[in-house]
Amino acid sequence: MSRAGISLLAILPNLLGISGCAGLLRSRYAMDDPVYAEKYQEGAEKSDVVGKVKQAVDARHVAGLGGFYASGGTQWRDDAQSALVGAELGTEYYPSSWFSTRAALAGFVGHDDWYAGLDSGLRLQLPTRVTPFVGAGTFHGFSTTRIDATRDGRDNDDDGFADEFGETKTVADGWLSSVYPELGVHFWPTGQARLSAFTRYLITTEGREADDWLAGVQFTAFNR
Ligand SMILES: [Ca+2]
Ligand SMILES: [Ca+2]
Repeated sequence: MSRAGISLLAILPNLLGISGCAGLLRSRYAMDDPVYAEKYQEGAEKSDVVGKVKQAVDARHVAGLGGFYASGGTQWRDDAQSALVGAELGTEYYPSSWFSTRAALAGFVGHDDWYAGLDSGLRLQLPTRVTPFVGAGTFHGFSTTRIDATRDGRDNDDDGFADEFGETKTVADGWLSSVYPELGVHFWPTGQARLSAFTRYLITTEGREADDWLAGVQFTAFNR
């Protein structure tokens, strides 16, 4: 295994706070973050139930955090009755504890087409360890489609036969833009790592019948 792989394995338990699963139940869950750690340096007394709950749900420390994320998702293309799968690699930043901005390189591929480009968006959330969020985003990039090529007299796929049954060719549709509302849930296993699940309704430049649903999950590692 590569050195990067080994070090990722080594930090993963810390990221997820699963040292014996106790991390997930600890009331001071975010002591890996300096702002949170300073605030809750002295934990609430055992008898102080309200204090315990407060430190267990408080995520106001996320203001000022920035990080990198990876996400994966599936897009359902209703007009073609087909699915695309894809991924995003990006960065997300919290100007305040209830609001984040993000930008990513995104690519999706399906049986008949693919697209790739720049995805960016805003999200509003509660400053709590588990929170729903609402967002809005936009995608701009290139899009390609495979179309029927059984009647152009050419061997488009270089298999030695021209216009055989099922032969297709790839054409560049050109530019694809979409805007979308987004709904999801964030969960902070620790103070500087966040798991998210989201769903988006993509409204594209290809017309309303090309609107799609997309659902995905995201892992983000933050620091300050
Ligand atoms: Ca052929
Ligand atoms: Ca052909």
